[in-house]
Amino acid sequence: MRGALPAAGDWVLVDPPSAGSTMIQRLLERRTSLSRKEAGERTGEQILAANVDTAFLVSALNEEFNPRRIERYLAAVWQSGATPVVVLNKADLGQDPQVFLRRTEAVAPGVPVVLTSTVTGAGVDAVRTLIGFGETAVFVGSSGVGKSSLINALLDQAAQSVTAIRDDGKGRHTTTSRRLILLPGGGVVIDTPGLRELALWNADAGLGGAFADIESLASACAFRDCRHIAEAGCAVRDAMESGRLAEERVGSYRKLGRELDFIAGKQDESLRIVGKNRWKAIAKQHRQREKVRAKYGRLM
Ligand SMILES: Nc1nc2c(ncn2[C@@H]2O[C@H](COP(=O)(O)OP(=O)(O)OP(=O)(O)O)[C@@H](O)[C@H]2O)c(=O)[nH]1
Ligand SMILES: [Mg+2]
Ligand SMILES: [Zn+2]
Repeated sequence: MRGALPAAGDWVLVDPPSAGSTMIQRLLERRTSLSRKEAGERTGEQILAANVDTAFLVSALNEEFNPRRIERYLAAVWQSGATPVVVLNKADLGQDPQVFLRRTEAVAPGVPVVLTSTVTGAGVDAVRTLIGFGETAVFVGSSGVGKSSLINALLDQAAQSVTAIRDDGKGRHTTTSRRLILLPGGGVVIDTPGLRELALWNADAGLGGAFADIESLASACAFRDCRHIAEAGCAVRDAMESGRLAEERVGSYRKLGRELDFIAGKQDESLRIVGKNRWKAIAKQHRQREKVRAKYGRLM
């Protein structure tokens, strides 16, 4: 159960430090937690960051930019309970920012989008104002999009006051390999290593948040039991046909939905395996008891 171990951003209660060691007594309940399915074949949850208020999804204005990836990250963030902000970094690369802004807004309805460049400093203040005093922010996105550079830019104004988080008497932040940094303005940022893949983990509600436009069309659909695929007169179908809703977006919604169903199925499978093993163990115990009973008879 990796989800039960402290993750970056967690608060834990510790015993008073003694002889150089610190014992964690208790993990405090998480307000929010940003998760993904563990990478590879494993079917478990990995918590990327806990207690995050604002999650900055960083993309770069180059070939890295991918609307489908933004949708995927948004589903994970809406699920987490944090508020998403999309950051389009490397705005200095000579691309037309308006084109990227429009493409982003089309896949991130209702989500703030900030254009930044750590080279020119554009947009850095806008990011800073989105991290309030006492709040925690996380930067996620592919490797090389400029997450660490952005955090360095945030620190620039008073880098000398950067300190590791200290015990405040109530608890303390626990960092894993993810880095947790205190900003001069009193916020906390978590830098994360770039992810090669972000497989969703139990994110049905998050999917609904990321695709609220489609879900509201679907709920307004006149047909009960509509699969919103080919039915003439279907609200989702109509929106696609009139160009109000991009087909790729509906495709993405369905794909992520199937991915979640698949993971849920896997979880059921592993539950069944646990169940089966349990019965095996009980049967084995029973046989052992029978053997012992046969040997020692009435003593048992
Ligand atoms: N042109 C340009 N380059 C940038 C900008 N921000 C970062 N870079 C460069 O992009 C490269 C990657 O930046 P990082 O900040 O290390 O990227 P990261 O997202 O932290 O990458 P990982 O730690 O591997 O996940 C570096 O060479 C930066 O100098 C920007 O706004 N414009
Ligand atoms: Mg980095
Ligand atoms: Zn329909």
